[in-house]
Parts: sequence; C-alpha cells; structure tokens
Amino acid sequence: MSSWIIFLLLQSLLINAEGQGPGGRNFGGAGRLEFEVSEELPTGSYVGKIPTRPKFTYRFNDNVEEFVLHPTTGEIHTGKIIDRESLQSDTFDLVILSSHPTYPVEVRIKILDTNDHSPSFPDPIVRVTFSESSTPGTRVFLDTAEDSDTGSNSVSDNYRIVDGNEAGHFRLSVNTNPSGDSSFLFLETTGVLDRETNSEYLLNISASDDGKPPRLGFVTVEVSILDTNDNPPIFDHSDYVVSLNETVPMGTPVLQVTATDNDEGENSKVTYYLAETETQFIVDPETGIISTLTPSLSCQQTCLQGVQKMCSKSCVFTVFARDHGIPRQDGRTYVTVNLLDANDHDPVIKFRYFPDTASTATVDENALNGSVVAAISVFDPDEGKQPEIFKYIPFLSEIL
Ligand SMILES: [Ca+2]
Ligand SMILES: [Ca+2]
Ligand SMILES: [Ca+2]
Ligand SMILES: [Ca+2]
Repeated sequence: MSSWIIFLLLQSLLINAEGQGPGGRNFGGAGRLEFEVSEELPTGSYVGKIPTRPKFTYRFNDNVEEFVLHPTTGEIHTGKIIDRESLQSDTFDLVILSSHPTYPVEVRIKILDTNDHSPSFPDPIVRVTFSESSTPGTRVFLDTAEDSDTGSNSVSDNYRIVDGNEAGHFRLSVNTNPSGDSSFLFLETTGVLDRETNSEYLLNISASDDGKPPRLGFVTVEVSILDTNDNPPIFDHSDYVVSLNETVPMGTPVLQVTATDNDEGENSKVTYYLAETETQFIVDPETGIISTLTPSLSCQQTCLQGVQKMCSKSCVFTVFARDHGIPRQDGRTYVTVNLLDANDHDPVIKFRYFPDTASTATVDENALNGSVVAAISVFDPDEGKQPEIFKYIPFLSEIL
C-alpha cells in the first residue's frame, strides 16, 4: 500500500512541474524535465527550476560539476563555464532525488551551441601545381575546412578566393558528397595559363560558417605553374652582317650569335648548329661563335652596274638554335659575310700581236705614225678600279 502512495505523490508532483520552471517542460508524460542552456555562459548562469514541495530538500543523484542545484528552491545554475565542444555529449540526463520522502525527478539538460569556433583548414599553407598546358577547367583537390561547432555554426560550403586572383585565372568548386559527408573542394583554372607571364600565384582562400555573425577561416594556396616547351629560341637579331678579310686563315672567329629561350630548364637550353651543307663556316654549339672552316673562302660575287661597276662577294648562311625540350623547337637567323678584298694578286699583262698568229711584234719600216704595233691588256683580279682593256703603243721609237 505505501508504494502506491509514493507513486501517486510522484505523479502529482511531475504534473505540477509542467511549465513551472523557465526552459523546463514535461516529456510526453514520461515525467522527465528538459532544460536548455547555452555553452560558454558565466558560472552561476540560470538553467531552470524543478517543482518543489515545502520542507523537501533536493540533490543530484550524480556527481556533476557542470550544474548546481539549490536544495530548497529547486533552481539549477551552471557550476562552471561549459564548453559544448569538449563534451562527449551535449545532453545531460540527470536524476534529482528529494528527501522526506525520497522520490526521483529526471532532468535532461541540453547544451546549446554558440558559434565560438572559426572554420579551420588542416594546413595553413598548401602548395599545388598546374601545367601551363592545362586545359581550362583543370582542377586540383583542396582539403576542406572543419568547424567544431554544430548546425549552422559549423562550416558551410561557402568558400571564396579573397586575394591573389585579381586576373581571375582560378575559381573554386564544391562537390557535395551524396553520402552526406563533408564536401569536396577543388581549385580549377578558368582559362589558359602562361608560365612565362606568371609562374607563381599566392591565393588566399576563406571558409565561412553560417553563424550569426559568421566566422571565417583561411588557407594560403601557393600555386606553381609548371613549364612546357612552348617557346622556340629567339636570336638577338633576325640577321647578322659582318665583313671579313678574304685571306683570313682557317679557324678565324667571324662573329658570335646569341639566342635566348623564354622557357626554363631544358626547355630553354640552347644548342647552335648550321645546315649540314655548310662547308665554309662552323658554329660552336655552346657559345654560338662562328669560325671559318676553310683556308680560303669562296663566296658569291654580285656586281652593281652604275657609273662604275661595283662588285662584292658575300656568303649567306642560316644559323639554327635548338632547345632541349620535348618536342624540341628551333629558331633561326641569317648571317651575311661580306668578303673584303685583299691586294693579293699582281696585275697580269698580256701582249697581243698582229697578226694573231705572230709571236713577236713587227712594224713595217714605212709605217705611219699611229700604226698599231701591239696591244697590251692589263688585268688585276683584286677588287677595285681595274686597268682598262687596251693600251695602244705607238711607234717603238717613241717609247724607247
Ligand atoms: Ca563556427
Ligand atoms: Ca560552439
Ligand atoms: Ca623552349
Ligand atoms: Ca613555357
């Protein structure tokens, strides 16, 4: 019979408790009270109040340091600053016992989240690479941020590039995981990259939660653009012209050509070479110094007809520069070597007798003044003004 009395008394007390304490409510008739209190409140903050009976005292059945129960008023306050993120569970299921007579009151206290954590990336700095030959839309995976808070206070899919992307070469994309787990974050290109224009980017990426106000976390992404061999060597000049004495010995340096390549590494390393058909000149593959390969140079002669006939000799050949990339790329330039004449020939004098079959000059004793005795031609292979063809020698007596 006494157990029935206790049961009826308990039911009466729990029904009376409904709506009596701020935040407290009855659980579907199960007799359990629920309170809610935010985390991080100062010690002593009010949580709720259980219904009490005069001359009864109350205490927690469990050792709980997070809450303090007033033994007679039934008010529950926080016993410390509670950090929801450090708890194994954000719900406390507690039993309060009365005295004289003893009966239990079940209490559930839920710790409400506050937005006291910012999204955080696993590493503050990450490095990624793109090839400069990447097609637009090429993507690399980035770690997503984490946030210890819950619900809207936790990290959302709100990622942004907040700095370093002024030219708009990159964008972020988020793929939601169908399983409901965390999303996948990608950094992807918006267009074509050119390492020779910009080989490094420093992007600052933010992650935001949906708290009010929202909190931000940041990661620095160092983007390196990898080189591809997309530039041929370029010579300093599209053509070179040099003058050279025609009698220089074999191995004489003629000139030095230089080509540069805007790529890097092997893609920019340059080797010089001439066409296999070139036999009079040679180029050092490393230095670009061109030297003569023969003891005497034979170049094409061209003559300009004018008041005075002008002739010159020039050798023209192509110099190639090839990089060491894959595939290799060639640049070319043209070299003109103008030969300077050296006075290395004696004039050649030839006599012409009459008749043509004669081997000596003869003159008739009755010959008149002005009669032709012999014709003399003088020729000098050296460049410059040549002696004209014939000199007429009058009477022998006049030249002796
Ligand atoms: Ca947060
Ligand atoms: Ca929190
Ligand atoms: Ca190159
Ligand atoms: Ca390149």
